[in-house]
Amino acid sequence: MDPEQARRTLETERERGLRAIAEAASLEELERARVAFLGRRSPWSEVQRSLGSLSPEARRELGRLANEVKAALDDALAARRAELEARAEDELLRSDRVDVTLPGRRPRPGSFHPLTIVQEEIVAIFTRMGYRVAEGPEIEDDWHNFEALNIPPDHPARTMKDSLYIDVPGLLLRTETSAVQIRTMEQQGPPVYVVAPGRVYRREAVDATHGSVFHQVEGLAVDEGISFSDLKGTLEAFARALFGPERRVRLNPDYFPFVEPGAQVAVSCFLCDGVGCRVCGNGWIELLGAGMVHPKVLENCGYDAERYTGFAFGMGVERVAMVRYGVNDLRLFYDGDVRFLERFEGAA
Ligand code: 2NL
Repeated sequence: MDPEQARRTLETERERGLRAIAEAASLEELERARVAFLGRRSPWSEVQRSLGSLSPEARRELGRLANEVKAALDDALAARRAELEARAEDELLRSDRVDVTLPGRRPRPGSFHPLTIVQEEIVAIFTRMGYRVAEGPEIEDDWHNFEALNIPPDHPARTMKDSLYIDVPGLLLRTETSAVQIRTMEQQGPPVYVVAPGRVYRREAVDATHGSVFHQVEGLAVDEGISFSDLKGTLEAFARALFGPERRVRLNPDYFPFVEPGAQVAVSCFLCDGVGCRVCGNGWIELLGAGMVHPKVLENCGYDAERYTGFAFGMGVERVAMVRYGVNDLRLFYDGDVRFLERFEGAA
């Protein structure tokens, strides 16, 4: 390379280099410019390497120029790097900016399921009267679910058509929580005051008012001198606690194998007070089955039926919840639709 060519190369490289550095829009582009203009394979390095073959005078002059060009490019690189870094920092701060004056996002609390709310409410009414809560298995044996309850072997509830049997002979999904109360009586002597809430199973076609699973609260009181009027008074207190102090209860004769006498219990409508309306029809809402515990049931649990008497009752939690909340389709309780469930927020 002759000196004149080397000088021109250095001058052009300075000019092109300064422009490329000024135009570098990112730190990556800037690094590429540094490599292109000062790297080992750049024209500037080529000139630098060729200095040795020049006359001492030309070497000194071109050496100084080469240093000048390098210093100019180094300065420009440093200045541009500082600029680009500051800009990247600004960008980061802008994108990370948090408006601390914005209102916070409140976590949305869940709420109890309407059936849970109603079940707990029913149970609480009885625990306030001194009853204990009893729980038991959902898979039951024939004795606790049927036999001890005086349900004869040929009773339709026992057939495959009405109950849900599992593939272990003699076991089934409990058809009522009475089985839990039988277990309680077997385990402890009188007096007994218990409520048994829980899930029960029936072999039923699913429609607006039936399903194969529902929830029940049953109650049992066994003591000396318990009479039918104790049953009526207890149910009246229950109806008033649940639907207001104006409520009256009405008992009509009914039949259940495990009670004698048995009754179907209705409560005067909480909307029309017994006049008759859209919710109740004739002013009365049928809510429970009840009766005096059959002496055979007491004997089956080893109780002296001459000395002890008792009453029992049972109700469907779904039925109570439908009446209470004006829900006309049972399936709404199981679909898990949040729009339905939200209606009960804060209800418990
Ligand atoms: C209903 C009717 C009823 C009972 C349940 C019962 C339990 C024992 C002894 C005697 Cl251990 N009776 N329970 C009595 C009458 C009616 O339930 O309609 N349930 C949803």
